Amino acid sequence: LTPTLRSRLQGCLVGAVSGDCLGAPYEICGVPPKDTFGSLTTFFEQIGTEIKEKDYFRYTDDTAMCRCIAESLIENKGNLNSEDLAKKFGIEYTHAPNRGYGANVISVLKAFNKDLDDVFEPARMQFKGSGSYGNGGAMRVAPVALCPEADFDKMIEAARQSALLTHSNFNGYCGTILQCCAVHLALHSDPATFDTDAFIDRLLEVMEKEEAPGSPAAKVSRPNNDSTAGGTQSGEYCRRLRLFKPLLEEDADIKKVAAELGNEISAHKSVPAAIYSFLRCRTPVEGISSSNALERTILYAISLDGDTDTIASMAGAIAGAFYGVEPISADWRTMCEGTDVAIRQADAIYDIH
Ligand code: 8NA
Ligand code: MG
Ligand code: MG
Ligand code: MG
Repeated sequence: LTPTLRSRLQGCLVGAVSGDCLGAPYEICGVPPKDTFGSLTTFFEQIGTEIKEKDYFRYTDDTAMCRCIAESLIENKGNLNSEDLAKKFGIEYTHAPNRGYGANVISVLKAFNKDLDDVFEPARMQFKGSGSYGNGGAMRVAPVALCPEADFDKMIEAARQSALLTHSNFNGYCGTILQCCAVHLALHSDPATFDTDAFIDRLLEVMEKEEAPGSPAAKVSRPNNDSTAGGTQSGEYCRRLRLFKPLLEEDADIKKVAAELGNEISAHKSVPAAIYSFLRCRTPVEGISSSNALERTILYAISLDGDTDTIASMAGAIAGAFYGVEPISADWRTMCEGTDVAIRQADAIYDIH
């Protein structure tokens, strides 16, 4: 049963919102360590039963920025317009500054409300010129992957541009490219014939090109990038993608997955973990009772702990693009703030198709 394109576009954006909303409470307090999946399983079971209050789960910066990208792409018929997107980011931040934005990106968002000759300049100034490697570019990129794009390389450039508005560090925008490609591949994979190894190999192929010395990606980076802080050509993404097959093979414990792939606020220590969550949860996971692979993916991603909302949001976007919107329960849709807008935006992207 292959979901329709419309269902997959909706699934992607609603999956992203759900991961953000359900992961956000754990970003603050952490996942209780007592048993691996137990407390989250209880939490998920309470949604719609014990927990019924509408809009109980508020979305955060992840969704706020993702919506800006979707809206800008819709208005520009699927094309990325950096000036328009910068404007939308600035307006959104002014309108709702308390969505839990990253500590440093705020100054860039404020600058977008001024007249700028070069909208990329504020991001270049971040971290003494080395740029941000936070996961803020990756967490919001899904709509770029959903737009019709005949040319895969053009989509990669659009992902890069969308990231560079706030994240000029090599790892910041390369993580955005990786997440974009993962969503794109999931959207265009047939669940009936899905091949995990081929999926990993395709992502590796893209990242080997990006992380190769002398790649266009390397040229965008500032010369004073500090490689120890995650600067140019660190190979952070290829290294982690190469761990996927052995980790899947041995069915590694979730603590080991978090330790090896990362669960942090930096892009290189969160994007691989989100993609891995999707791949691991295509089949049952010991300790997670849910037979719904999309729910399982989001639960697993939150269980990695650390930057829970963002990892779950990125994993939810990939899983939703793959499984479609049908596995996302009505309870989730009413309990998570902003799923209605996600559906509307997905439909508008469908109309571009
Ligand atoms: P950002 O650009 O402010 O980066 C986030 C953080 O990463 C920065 O505040 C720094 O601590 C660190 N960082 C990034 N680049 C460098 C560098 N070159 N050198 C040293 N440190 C660096 O914002 P963003 O949009 O990337 O942030 C996205 C994250 O912020 C998401 O997780 C989102 O949910 C939100 N958020 C996360 C937390 C959390 O504690 N995990 C809390 C609040 C908000
Ligand atoms: Mg957030
Ligand atoms: Mg947050
Ligand atoms: Mg986060």
